[in-house]
Amino acid sequence: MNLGLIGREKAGKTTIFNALTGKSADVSEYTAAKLEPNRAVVEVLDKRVDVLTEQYQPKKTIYATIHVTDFVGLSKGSAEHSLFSVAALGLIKTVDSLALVLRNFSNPVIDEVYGPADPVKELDTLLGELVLTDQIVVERRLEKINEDLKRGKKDAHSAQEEKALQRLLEVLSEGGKVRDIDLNAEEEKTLAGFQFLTAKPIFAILNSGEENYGKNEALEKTISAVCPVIEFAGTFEMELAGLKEDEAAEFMSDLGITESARSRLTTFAHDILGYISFFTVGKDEVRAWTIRRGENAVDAAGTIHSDLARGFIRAECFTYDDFAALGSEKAVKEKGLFRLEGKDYIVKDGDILNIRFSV
Ligand SMILES: Nc1nc2c(ncn2[C@@H]2O[C@H](COP(=O)(O)OP(=O)(O)O)[C@@H](O)[C@H]2O)c(=O)[nH]1
Ligand SMILES: [Mg+2]
Repeated sequence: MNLGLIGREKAGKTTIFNALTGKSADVSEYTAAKLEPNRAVVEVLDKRVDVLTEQYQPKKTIYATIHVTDFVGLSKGSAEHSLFSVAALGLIKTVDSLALVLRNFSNPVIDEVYGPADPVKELDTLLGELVLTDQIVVERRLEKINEDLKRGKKDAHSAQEEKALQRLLEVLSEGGKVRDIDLNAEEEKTLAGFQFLTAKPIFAILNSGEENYGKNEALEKTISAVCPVIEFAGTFEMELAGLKEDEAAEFMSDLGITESARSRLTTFAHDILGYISFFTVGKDEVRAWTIRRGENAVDAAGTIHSDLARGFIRAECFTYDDFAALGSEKAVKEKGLFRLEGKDYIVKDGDILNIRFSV
């Protein structure tokens, strides 16, 4: 999973980034946005991987990972024009989900420059910018198709592309997202190359202050009518990320936080964005992998290695829950809970797979 943090300047993107990754990228009321984004890879904490490691005693254990990118902010004056520079846009296209960081804390210096926190308005601005960015891409492409038409260049593909783009334009110009449009397989294929921003899953991170964290039910309700939302106390949780686990736990309970920001975000992202984990186990390696809910055994095989997808024969499969309940792979087999699944098998969260293949 590859997650991009975007938002207004000083919304707390870098703070959230630090809270999630335990890094210490520069945050301040004053520093100007850098051009280069901060990037980090974080492991998805998963107790199941620990239990499997205990049992198989592998040479190595590999957790699933989330790549987090903290993008340059939207500057104050540019809200009405375009949020993203060409360079930033190129980078944002490479992530597969967008987290919109919304400021919900007050700070005298920031309030002075940007006004008091207004997360709902910020969300509206950000979404508007994403939609507008896609709309511009569509309009430019349509113009190009039209020019080609005038020059006598016309083929079945461009006619079809034009039709699909017109459909997008209709929705985008009403403020809708590409993701909300039911595209048929052919349209999907025609449009895949554009990497529209609003085709990506989008959710909001409400970045609250220590003083109002946990007291924003109404606000969260308003936001969740637009997109899923998760609340963090950015600065507080950034500081926690630098503490030892037991020390952190004590401070967390003061604010009523039961899990680390990283752990909450990964659970949330898995649920909301529709990711699941499956495992591969053995003497060499115990490993967690991430795929989308609804993907089949061949997709899972391809996540491990393209050869495994190409030469896929069958997947040997049992579930983590059966394993945990019975205590060993052998016991799972004896109970007849060890299965052979074919290409179309929809992989479930917690499946332990061994792909049989031949290339
Ligand atoms: N009180 C408070 N201040 C915050 C919070 N999150 C960020 N800030 C402050 O806001 C300023 C900008 O934060 P930063 O993460 O650099 O914002 P970015 O421009 O979106 O990356 C810094 O001075 C932070 O200390 C928060 O949750 N509470
Ligand atoms: Mg920043």
